[in-house]
Amino acid sequence: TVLSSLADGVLSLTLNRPDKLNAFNEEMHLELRAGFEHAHADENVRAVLLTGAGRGFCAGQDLGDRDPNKGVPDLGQTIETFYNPLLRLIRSLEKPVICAVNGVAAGAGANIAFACDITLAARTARFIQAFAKIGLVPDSGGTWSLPRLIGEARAKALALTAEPLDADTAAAWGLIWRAVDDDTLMDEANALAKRLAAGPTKGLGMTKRAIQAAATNSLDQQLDLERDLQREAGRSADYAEGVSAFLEKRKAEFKGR
Ligand code: LHQ
Repeated sequence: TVLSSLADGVLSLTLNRPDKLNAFNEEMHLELRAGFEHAHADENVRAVLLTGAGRGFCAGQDLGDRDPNKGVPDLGQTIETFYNPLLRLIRSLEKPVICAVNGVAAGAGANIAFACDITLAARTARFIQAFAKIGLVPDSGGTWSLPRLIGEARAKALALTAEPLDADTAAAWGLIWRAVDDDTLMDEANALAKRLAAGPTKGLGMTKRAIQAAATNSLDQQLDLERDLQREAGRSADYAEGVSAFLEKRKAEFKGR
């Protein structure tokens, strides 16, 4: 249910239940989690590219698994067991995670896209906070990421109405990095992932960590963090290579160390 391949330092993870618009069942959760765990553990992985097979990116939870006639469910358990660990794996991975939203992203599918580091979307893709349509609350970090990325007014309107948001507006609002033509999405996303995978992975990873830490740090804490991370970055082989390459007027060859 998740296609996985590693090339040029990019671990590509493709959600692959296209006839269900890549809605999450347990198997897909476990395979996607295994993909991100692989990304954490393997130093040959220097960037992750997440996308979906077929005409959708991800329609959130598979509601076919959720027949209300089978008794009162404990959705908190589902969140704790599946969605929250996935979100933590994406955010804590000290490598760039690129997301290519190839089609509709609904419910948890939208919020997973917003949790990635750089999200591109096909111009015809739509983002839907579908939770309100079925009496639920945005999850997968949506109540955290939406107000941070677009402010409370827009966050509340999207979440309370479940109206679809087109990719151009999502980009204009700052929910995603860019909307691109449908037929160029995968080329652009692959090129970006490959470029980042050839970058100074340690420095990029610490950059990600620092920007995320700003959500809860004071300026003083953040200045201290920048000092500590810069000290560490300054000891990396890629920093030495980057400066040497600059002085020698050649292209840097980063090793990710
Ligand atoms: C689906 C789904 C789907 C199953 C399309 N499930 N089959 C966490 C914890 C625990 C429980 C609950 O949830 C969560 C987090 C969540 O993510 S809650 C939000 C769950 N997702 C939704 O409510 C979205 C439901 N889907 C839709 O509203 C539409 O399918 C969208 C707007 C995504 C796409 O619409 P269309 O482009 O018109 O496609 P479609 O509706 O015709 O879907 C195509 C097929 O995919 C269809 O199957 P069929 O056999 O009729 O061809 C759908 O039934 C199936 N599908 N989403 N979530």
